[in-house]
Amino acid sequence: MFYDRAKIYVKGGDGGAGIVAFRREKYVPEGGPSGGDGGRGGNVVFVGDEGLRTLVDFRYKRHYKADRGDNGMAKNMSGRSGESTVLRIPVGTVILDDGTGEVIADITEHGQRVVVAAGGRGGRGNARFMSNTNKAPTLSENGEPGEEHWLRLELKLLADVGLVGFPNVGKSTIISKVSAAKPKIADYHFTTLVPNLGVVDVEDGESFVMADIPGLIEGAHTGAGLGHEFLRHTERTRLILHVLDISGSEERDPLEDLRIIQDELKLYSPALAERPVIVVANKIDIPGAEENLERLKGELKESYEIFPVSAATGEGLQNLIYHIAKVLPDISAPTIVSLPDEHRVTKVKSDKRFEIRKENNLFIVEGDEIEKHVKMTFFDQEDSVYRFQNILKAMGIDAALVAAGINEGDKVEIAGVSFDWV
Ligand SMILES: Nc1nc2c(ncn2[C@@H]2O[C@H](COP(=O)(O)OP(=O)(O)OP(=O)(O)O)[C@@H](O)[C@H]2O)c(=O)[nH]1
Ligand SMILES: [Mg+2]
Repeated sequence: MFYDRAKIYVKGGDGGAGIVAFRREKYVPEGGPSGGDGGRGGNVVFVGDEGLRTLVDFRYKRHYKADRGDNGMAKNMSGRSGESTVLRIPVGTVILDDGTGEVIADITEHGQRVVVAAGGRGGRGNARFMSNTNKAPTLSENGEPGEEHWLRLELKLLADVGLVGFPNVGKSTIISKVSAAKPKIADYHFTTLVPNLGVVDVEDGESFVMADIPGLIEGAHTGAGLGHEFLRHTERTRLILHVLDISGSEERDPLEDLRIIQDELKLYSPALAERPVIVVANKIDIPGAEENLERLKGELKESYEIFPVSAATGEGLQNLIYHIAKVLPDISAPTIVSLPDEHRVTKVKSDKRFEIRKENNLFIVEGDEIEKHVKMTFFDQEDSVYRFQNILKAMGIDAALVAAGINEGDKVEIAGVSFDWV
């Protein structure tokens, strides 16, 4: 498999804080609690986009955060929700949790949406804590923190452009000149044994993926040479670059080569033979190339666009790349039938609600749920502290601490906040 990779940090927006407020109206002696809830934090969302072919955007910008929710307001008004951050991502990208290596999602379809970091819910305002026993609650919650992860993105590269041609015509040399790919190049046949993929950067962040495919020979469709195993890779390409050794340096006739390989493609797959073809007449630096080029143009300029180049000197390559970048957007992507859906969205869940670690007289409590409660508690509100103590009891943390041997005066630490045990 061939991958393009990126590592990014995503964080959902924190929820807004709920507030403490009371109605103060003229002629109403006892206004009730009226502190509004905080707004939800925005999500970080990936959306599959078949128009994108690389993860290059994610190499330049690596941190993505969604907006936080606004705080609640007086008169029972909730804060506004934070905007979600929506990121377009190429179809074919697998998203993994960088910490655990676990697959979070596999983007297989255009328009597929996956929330990769959920925003936190808004904290509740004091109006929501009113009960029969407490008509005037003076507590509220802070917003829930948004989820955060480091993610690994891996794109299975699908080539936009495939280089085909006889062995030794210079396919690998071309890809090595126009992309960062470093294939082996040598003056003998079948130097390339597996396809090489390279990302060709054009301008303004535009890019496309090029595949260098092992050389084809007559009979490739029946399995001759390295044949059909690699034709498979050209099936997905939108545009074929048919590379010829126009100098005829191996005593072959480039026009004959072109006909043989085009026939092979047709025999292998009629659909493949329908792809647009550009003829790349390589090795124009070698004496004798000029005559063949004239002959090629004379016979075939009605049927093909012909680009004379020298991969050795670089002549003509820039021109070819610009031309490809110009025509590619108008060539529709071939439909890929039945991509296996190996991966499904999974959620990491731990079976333990919390764990207690002891360091001398310090008891450290760890666990997502209780840590979240700490982050959502305003410890400067007496009622909030009281509520937090009830949560410790309800979750069984009190009892567990006692069982672990905690004594009056010892310290408890949760999510970086420490408390005296009383
Ligand atoms: N003079 C000249 N030599 C070239 C040019 N392009 C490639 N070559 C040489 O041709 C030989 C074959 O080049 P490769 O790029 O390995 O050819 P290939 O098509 O990838 O060959 P296979 O992998 O065997 O199919 C090497 O010795 C290259 O240096 C060119 O434009 N001019
Ligand atoms: Mg090669």
